Amino acid sequence: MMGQKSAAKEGGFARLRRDLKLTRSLVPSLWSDVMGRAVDPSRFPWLQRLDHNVLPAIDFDLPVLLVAICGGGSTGKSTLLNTLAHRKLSDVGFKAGLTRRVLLCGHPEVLQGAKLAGALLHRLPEAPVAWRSPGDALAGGPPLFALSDTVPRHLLLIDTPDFDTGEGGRLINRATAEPILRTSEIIIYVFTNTVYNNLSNTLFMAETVGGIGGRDVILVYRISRAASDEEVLDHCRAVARRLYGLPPGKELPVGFPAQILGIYRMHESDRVARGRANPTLIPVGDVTGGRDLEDLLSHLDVAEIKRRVFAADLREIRSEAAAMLRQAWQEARSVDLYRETLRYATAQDAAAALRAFPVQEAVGLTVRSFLSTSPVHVKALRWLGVSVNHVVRGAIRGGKAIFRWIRGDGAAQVSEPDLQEKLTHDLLAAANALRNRLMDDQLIVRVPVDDDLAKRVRQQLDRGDGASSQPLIETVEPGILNLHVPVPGIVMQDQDAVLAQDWERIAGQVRTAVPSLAGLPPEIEAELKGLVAQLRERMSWQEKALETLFALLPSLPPLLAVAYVLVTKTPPPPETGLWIRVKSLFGANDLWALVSLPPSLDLSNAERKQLEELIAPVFRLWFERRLRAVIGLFDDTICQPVIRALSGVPSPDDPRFAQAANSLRRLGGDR
Ligand SMILES: Nc1nc2c(ncn2[C@@H]2O[C@H](COP(=O)(O)OP(=O)(O)OP(=O)(O)O)[C@@H](O)[C@H]2O)c(=O)[nH]1
Ligand SMILES: [Mg+2]
Repeated sequence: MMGQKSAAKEGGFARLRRDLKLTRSLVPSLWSDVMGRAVDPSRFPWLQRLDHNVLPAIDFDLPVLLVAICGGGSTGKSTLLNTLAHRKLSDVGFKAGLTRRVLLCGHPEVLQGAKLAGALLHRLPEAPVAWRSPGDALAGGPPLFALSDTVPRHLLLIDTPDFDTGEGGRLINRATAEPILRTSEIIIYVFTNTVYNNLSNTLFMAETVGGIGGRDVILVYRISRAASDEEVLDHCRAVARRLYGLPPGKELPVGFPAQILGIYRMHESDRVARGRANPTLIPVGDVTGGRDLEDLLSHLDVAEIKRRVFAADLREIRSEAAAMLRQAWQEARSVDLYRETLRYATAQDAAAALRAFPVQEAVGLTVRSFLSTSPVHVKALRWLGVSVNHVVRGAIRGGKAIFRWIRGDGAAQVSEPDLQEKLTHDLLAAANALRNRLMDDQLIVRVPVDDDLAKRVRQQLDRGDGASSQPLIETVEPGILNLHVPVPGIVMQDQDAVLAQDWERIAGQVRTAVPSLAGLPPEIEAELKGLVAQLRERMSWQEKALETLFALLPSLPPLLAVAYVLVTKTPPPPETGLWIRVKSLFGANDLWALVSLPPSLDLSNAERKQLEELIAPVFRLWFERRLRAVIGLFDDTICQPVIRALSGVPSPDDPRFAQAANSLRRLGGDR
């Protein structure tokens, strides 16, 4: 029976330990991966509490309480420690901020028992060194430990530097005092009449004491003997309310929160000030019950206090770790949204680089596909005989390119200098535009109102994450939005890298890529054949129509100018040009290409329609392949520092988020 019970307890402990360790390893690492910076433990006190209080406590249940004496400068903390230790351990004086180091004092049997001392000292944020003389604490350094056989065996008394002495605009000792306050189980708060109402001191204490789950506190109030006990209790009540964040209206059964274990007044005395006497601590109020401080300390119920502190620590750790995890997850979502927005922005600028459509090449290739997929071969050959005459005649007037493409030896077109020059110019302009967009502290993309990205931004806004910077939606024209997505911190840190990128090097890389990007991608011919066969079935092309069309082709220039427009409904036919809807690489987008035709072409509506049907399939293939290639080029150049910064950021679906959340849920007592 007993064995079973302890086994169950063991299992519970093992699970608790596992969940705490998982929380310890997952939450900070997710946070730092998402934020792109190391975790500063002083900003996350739960980490210290976990490392120094809770994890060691699971290993050994030490029968020793850490009692920290803390308060403002020159309030008499060191004097009190000396008094309790019956030994002058620490120099005291009128100069505020005198004590610069943490000083521990314990019973020799405890602090010299290697195992206990090791475990005890291991709980402290920094490894202590042996005390040698009262002056040791006057200069900064690691904590000191000293012995006194008047200190009860179950206590470790700790003198701390003050937390309100300023020097050069900063509180010099606060950072030393804080981790000790968080690690200790009992706090003796020493304050004087001049500072009892000092907001900054009590707020710091409240943050630390309240923040550590309401540690038990003993109040020591240094005030003139002329003050009445009622006044003393009144002031102490005000302090206690602030420490535990109780609203002024809230009545308490005994006038003090349960965590206040005792209240003492300590009188101003010249003998004490001159070092001729120890201060006398006079118990006041019902909570203290007339016990003197040494008596109260020596009768503390160690197990009970530890249980309470441990439970409070667990609660705090759980809620602070959950907040940190939530912050990391929200940031991961923001990063994810930014990542997607970056994909849009890159694709949009990449599209803007595709402004010159090699139309002769395209038509030539289409016609060849038409011929080679003719179901009636003979007919096609006859047709070729007729048409080629037209084309050849046209080619003499216009360019020879189409004829070359129909014959299948059009490859020379690709290297034509003006095509490459135009592409180089457009690519560099687009790359530069993208670079400028990346410099901003938000990334702005234009999308139709029902686009997936717009939906995601709306979701993010609806959830109202309370993230520091939220996206913004702006209607620019009916049905079209501008999405402003804030650049996440991890990318902001790297923005200098974007700026510092050597533009000449990027331009060089872009230029190198041009020959492989100019003209039509050769691999589309096979796909085009399939498309043309479908087209033939739908259109039942007439020989006559084809002939008319072919007569026009030589009047086409080698390149047609293209503009891209986001529109929500099919646009009306343009004056001189063709609308081609391009299946976009981003979202459910309504991106249309407006392909300009030379006005001299003077097409009838039917001719325009035929030309459009002839060109559209090859245009789409060209656009998709080239867009993907240009996106790849931009990813490798302009966007590279940003992509690198984003690469280590876990996605919001990363299973570690759920794993950490589950551990935290179990720590909260849920199965
Ligand atoms: N009159 C009077 N003086 C006291 C009392 N306790 C301490 N002092 C004097 O107040 C001065 C400051 O005392 P310390 O014990 O050094 O104060 P502290 O809080 O340790 O100060 P820091 O280390 O600077 O934070 C010393 O000169 C003490 O002698 C007291 O109860 N009455
Ligand atoms: Mg001191």
